[in-house]
Amino acid sequence: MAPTNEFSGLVNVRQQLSNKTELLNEASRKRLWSENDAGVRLLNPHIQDMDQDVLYHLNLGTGTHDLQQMFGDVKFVAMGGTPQRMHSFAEFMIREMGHQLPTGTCLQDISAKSYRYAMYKVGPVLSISHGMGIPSASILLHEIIKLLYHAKVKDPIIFRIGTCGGIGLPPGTVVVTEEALDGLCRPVLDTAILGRVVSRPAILDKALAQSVADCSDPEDNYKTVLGKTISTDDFYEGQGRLDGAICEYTEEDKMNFLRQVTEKGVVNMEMEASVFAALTHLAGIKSAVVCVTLLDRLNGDQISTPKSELTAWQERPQQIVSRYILRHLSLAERQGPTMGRMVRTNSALFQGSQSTFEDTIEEH
Ligand code: R2B
Ligand code: URA
Repeated sequence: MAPTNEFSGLVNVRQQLSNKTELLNEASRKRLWSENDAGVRLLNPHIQDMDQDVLYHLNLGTGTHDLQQMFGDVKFVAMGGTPQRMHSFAEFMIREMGHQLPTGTCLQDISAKSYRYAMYKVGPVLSISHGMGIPSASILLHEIIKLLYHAKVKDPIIFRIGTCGGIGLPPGTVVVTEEALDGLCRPVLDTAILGRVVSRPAILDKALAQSVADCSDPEDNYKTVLGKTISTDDFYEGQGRLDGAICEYTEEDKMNFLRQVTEKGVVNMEMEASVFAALTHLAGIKSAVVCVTLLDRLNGDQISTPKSELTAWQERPQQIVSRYILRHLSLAERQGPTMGRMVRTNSALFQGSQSTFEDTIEEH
């Protein structure tokens, strides 16, 4: 099925439905999707008929938690591969926003008892790990989009802050994705659903990507660039590496491929941008992908830079995204309203969850 046709088909159906106010009312629309007041949409008519929605991999649910009270003030969601990185982003945002956690509380992994993803909340910012690859990121995106929907979050923005392999860029460069491509260089996400492949357009908000890239500073000791990103299903053969356990092509084949994609404007490869683009687009949520290059693939495949330097580089996408967030939050939003609310209700908020303020946090 052609991706644009599939999506524009839905748009057309929606248009027709909204034109026929009497007959094709709520009941008909329910079959296609549900949309919260704020515009986060679930392209799933079944959810509203369910007694409760269990967000299994987050250890949250509509039957056990007041999601609107817990997450209704969220404005930004940052996602990245590892729990450690997302814990450090949450701590970074506490410092950058001048945010004060309620007395007697500390940063807690809200989803700790899921043993899958880690999630931290700092006022209007959620910081969540998504694991490696499209399947892991896809599960998280489904549950986070539903969380934002149930919480009636208004116009959220989702960021991926990650790592990648650069092509023709000095290692340590930050890339803001202007277009996400699959391993065949197509701007789509293919998913096998009910025995057939459904192709969905992988669309990122170009204006948002530009605004994020504009958050670079001439004083930064690294460059931030806009470019196309290939998302692959594998780190080794999928990205044309010569150092996997299996490799049935030559170095010349690899270099030809890298040169060809460079000519199409591709500047980096990673493993999740396409699913971010496709799923957030279907949900009506703006998203941006910001990754630091760990190596230049034109010069090799192994990541041999010392860990301390890699860790420092990984803070760069965090800096860029935090600048964007700070530019779009008022002082009160950075420091204030959540605090009062959490103090009043903190025990009730988490009573259905096994992750509580009293849990001790594991050292990373
Ligand atoms: C970047 O780094 C990971 C592979 O090492 C993967 O999650 C990605 O996109
Ligand atoms: N992540 C990737 O997916 N590829 C790289 O080369 C480096 C990090």
